[in-house]
Amino acid sequence: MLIKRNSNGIELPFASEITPRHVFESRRDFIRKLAAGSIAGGALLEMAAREAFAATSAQKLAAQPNPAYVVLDKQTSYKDATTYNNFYEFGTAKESPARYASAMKTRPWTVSIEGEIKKPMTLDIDSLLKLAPLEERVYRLRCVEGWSMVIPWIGYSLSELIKKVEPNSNAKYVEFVTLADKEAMHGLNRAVLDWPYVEGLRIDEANHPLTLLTLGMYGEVLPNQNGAPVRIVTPWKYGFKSAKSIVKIRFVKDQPRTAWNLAAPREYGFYSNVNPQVDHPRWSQASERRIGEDGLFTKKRPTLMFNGYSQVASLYTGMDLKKFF
Ligand SMILES: Nc1nc2c(c(=O)[nH]1)N[C@H]1C(S)=C(S)[C@@H](COP(=O)(O)O)O[C@H]1N2
Ligand SMILES: [Mo]
Repeated sequence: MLIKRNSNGIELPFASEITPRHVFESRRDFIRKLAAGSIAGGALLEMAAREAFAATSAQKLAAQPNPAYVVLDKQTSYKDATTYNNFYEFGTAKESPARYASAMKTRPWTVSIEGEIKKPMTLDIDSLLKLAPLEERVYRLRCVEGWSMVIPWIGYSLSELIKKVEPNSNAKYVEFVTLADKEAMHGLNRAVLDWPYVEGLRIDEANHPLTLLTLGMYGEVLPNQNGAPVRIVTPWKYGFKSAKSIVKIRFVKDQPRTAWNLAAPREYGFYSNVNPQVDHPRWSQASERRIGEDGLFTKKRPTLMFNGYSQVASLYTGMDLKKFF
């Protein structure tokens, strides 16, 4: 295990361990009450937000909670959400991203937006932060491996960016290409995937308001291990569709060749909608383990169709979801 020590030989904790827990507890409580309708009014909202944002150690990121996108399940702790990760560029063990992702430099950082659009552009992170009002949305995210988390993300609908670049009629899909930096990412030395990690969505999926261009979580900018400085979160699909540390967004005519689909096409389809009725070839997808609830006697939770986001069902009318898994 890699332990950081200061010049006196004292062990230094990870940044996540020095971020006060009460900050997240109070935010969680506030958002739950807000969504339940027991708090209202701009003044209260501002007060609670100010209190909640005080005293964090990482770079804060202010955002307006959007009660229309809040699941009421108990939120995953910041510690779990930042130490149990999949980010294979930093190794395949769940704890590896938290240990190694600090080697990734997230500023300066640009995202190049290309392909079948009228206005190709390269945006830096500050421009992305200003492109639309930042919202906080609490989404469930379920990994194809059978575990899930509930995380307060910060960002805005990807559709805000899409409308700025004006796709033409050839733009049927959107491809997300992520960072592949051999210096910072030791995982690239192993051919687990065909690097860079690439993911994609159909244009209507990309334009669905739920699809979040994500720049932060828990009131702060994204930690590196969660995909800093910018990622996608598509909560009705298995977690691997939510590409981290994006450097390029391409609008294309044909269905993108995505990293997991190339690596194991029978196991990871292009759509990968959360679907309890379509098992992974090697395990059932009917239930899930919620991270933080995994005591010896804790029951698994039933997995919901589209991870509970039934509002996306109309995107797939007429499609056989067993065939297009
Ligand atoms: N670039 C990149 N993005 C990625 C991954 C990855 O290995 N590399 N893993 C995916 C998987 S399998 C999951 S479950 C989610 C996990 O996101 P989280 O660690 O923020 O919870 O990130 C996804 N995005
Ligand atoms: Mo995953």
